[in-house]
Amino acid sequence: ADRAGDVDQAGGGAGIHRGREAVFIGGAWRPAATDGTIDVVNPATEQVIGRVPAGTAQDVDAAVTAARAALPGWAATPPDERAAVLGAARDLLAARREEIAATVSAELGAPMAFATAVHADLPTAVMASYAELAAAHPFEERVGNSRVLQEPVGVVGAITPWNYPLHQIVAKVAPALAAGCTVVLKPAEDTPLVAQLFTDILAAAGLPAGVFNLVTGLGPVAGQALAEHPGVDLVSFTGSTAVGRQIGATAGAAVKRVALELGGKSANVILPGADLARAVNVGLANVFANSGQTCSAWTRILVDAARYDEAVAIATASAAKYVPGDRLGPVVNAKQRDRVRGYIRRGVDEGARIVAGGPDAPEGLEAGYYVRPTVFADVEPAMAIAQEEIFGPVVVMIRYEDEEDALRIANGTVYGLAGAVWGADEESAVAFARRMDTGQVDINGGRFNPQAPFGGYKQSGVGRELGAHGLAEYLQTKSLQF
Ligand code: TXE
Repeated sequence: ADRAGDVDQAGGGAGIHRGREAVFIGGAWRPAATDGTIDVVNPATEQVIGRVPAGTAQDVDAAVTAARAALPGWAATPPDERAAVLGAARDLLAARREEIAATVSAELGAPMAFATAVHADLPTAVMASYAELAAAHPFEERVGNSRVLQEPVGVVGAITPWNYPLHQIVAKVAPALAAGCTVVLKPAEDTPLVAQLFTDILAAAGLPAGVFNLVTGLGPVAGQALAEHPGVDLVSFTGSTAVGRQIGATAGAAVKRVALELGGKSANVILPGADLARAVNVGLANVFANSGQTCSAWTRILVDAARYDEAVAIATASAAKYVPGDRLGPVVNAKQRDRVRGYIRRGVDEGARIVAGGPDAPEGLEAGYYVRPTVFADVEPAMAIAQEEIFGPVVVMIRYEDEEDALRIANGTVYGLAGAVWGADEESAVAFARRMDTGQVDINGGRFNPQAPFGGYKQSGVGRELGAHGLAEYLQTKSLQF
């Protein structure tokens, strides 16, 4: 790949974006303030596939300055004109679907089918949703003798993780732009290539200079500089709870808005009358998709004692279908691989029983950060593997005595991001879901809805993404009395 980046035909498949050694500030690609770079590695091959700048506080400062300068113009742009730009971005995302999928597949290691259906198509759907909302949202309303104005919060600092590289970006940038905010994005260092591709798409969609700026770089350097910058009005962060806590504290001290999308340890509750095979099979598919690197994954399966052994047998058989290197991709890097395998060993030490997978490397693969799809049985709710976010292809199966016991276990973690309930009928599942301390519950399977609010109870975060609730995060209200 040449320094100008752009597409190159890797291995005859769809072209991937190889990265540019530049940051995007004030509507133009330019060299970063210092020379440091980040090598982007394909986790399936361990080969370097691209290189981007390791931006620093100087780049972040320049980007925030550009975003501030662009704010009055973009905030004053009529919502339907903002909607038109988002609509054009949606069309370009759809047109470049193959390239997006190939790029995410290369930098994350995701199998192409999943990269296409989820990593490319989901952000396209979210962009479409915000193109509609930007045009339809009531930015001004009459309330009695008042007129209530919803105005953009200002300059947004967006910090995103690598697990759904483009979706996490669009889930912040699309509502921010719809609201009339301007943005500085610091994407994850493991997956900056699709962030650059997305930047080109926004520019081609006609977004004015300075409204969106991209600074690639390391979390504790560029990320921290963005989170601490006084010119940023709102920090929107998705990532680990440890970093989220720090960003929340910094924002609190500065009395600025913050949105945090953090970890999860979601429960998949199978009630006595439910279709057991479907609940277990869909449950495993939910966790093993994206190699377990999904914050909302249903990583704890709760089954009543009477059907527990049957459920374990179904899970054992089902796990065998997720062959590493084929249907199951690698995890993102060596550190995550070692962390996930460490948890698997810890589960064994805690006395849980491995019924599929294990901590050793999968057979027959010469390279790649692969972890065997692992299922633990005889798991007690207090074990670390039942409490802590593992973020790999690992499922724990917990036995419950009755519904009250199931509810206690389901609610018995510091997290509350998502979950699933399977019941004999919808009503019984909904009745259980109402009592769960969590932000999102799939009832008897459920289908992902890009317009439904997504976010956490308890330590899973603050604020919501997607749909009208996601838009509200980027707005502040002013009332005029007459
Ligand atoms: O996350 P980090 P990591 C969880 C998951 C995973 C663990 C560690 O359990 O195993 O976190 O992953 C930036 N100031 N999730 O280490 O470090 C960083 O550059 C400002 C759940 O990759 O939180 C990246 O852009 N920014 C999660 C982003 O934060 C900082 C998705 C996330 O990285 C920073 C990812 C700092 N001091 C991990 N340090 C989810 N909720 O979906 C890092 N960053």
